Amino acid sequence: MRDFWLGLDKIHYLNAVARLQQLNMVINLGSDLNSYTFVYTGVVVGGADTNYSLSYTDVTVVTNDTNPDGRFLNCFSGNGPVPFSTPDADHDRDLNLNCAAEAGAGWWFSQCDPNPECNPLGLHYVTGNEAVTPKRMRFNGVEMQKHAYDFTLFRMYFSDPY
Ligand SMILES: [Ca+2]
Repeated sequence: MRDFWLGLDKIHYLNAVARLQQLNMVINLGSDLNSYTFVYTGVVVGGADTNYSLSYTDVTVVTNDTNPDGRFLNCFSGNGPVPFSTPDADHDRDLNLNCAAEAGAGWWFSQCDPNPECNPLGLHYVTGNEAVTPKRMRFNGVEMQKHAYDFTLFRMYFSDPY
């Protein structure tokens, strides 16, 4: 499967018009067969006038990782609503840095000092021995470069729990 991003207007439409307010974030790491599914409920994604600010009311995590070492913290760590930032549009809450520019990718960044802890839209590691940089795909505490060969999936999708 190729990388694909639905687009913020469509994400807002699915949320606000189709009223899909459960957002699922799935991360699978191949080598240790760990899977993490974050289920966010009460999700609200605003329109362009809010810079597509995202908030939610609750999150639960389902994982088969029996020793998560505190890793895989919430990728929506800021108290919402958090606007979407891109490298050329800094809407994060970090007064000193442009998180999306640091990360080289867009996201609902909040703080990024010293680096964004979660950068799911960052560049993939390809060879396994590349330098670890903020512009690479990041999840809190996970040594992503170790998963370069077998990183299997990052996926977000809305679902209707009813
Ligand atoms: Ca900033």
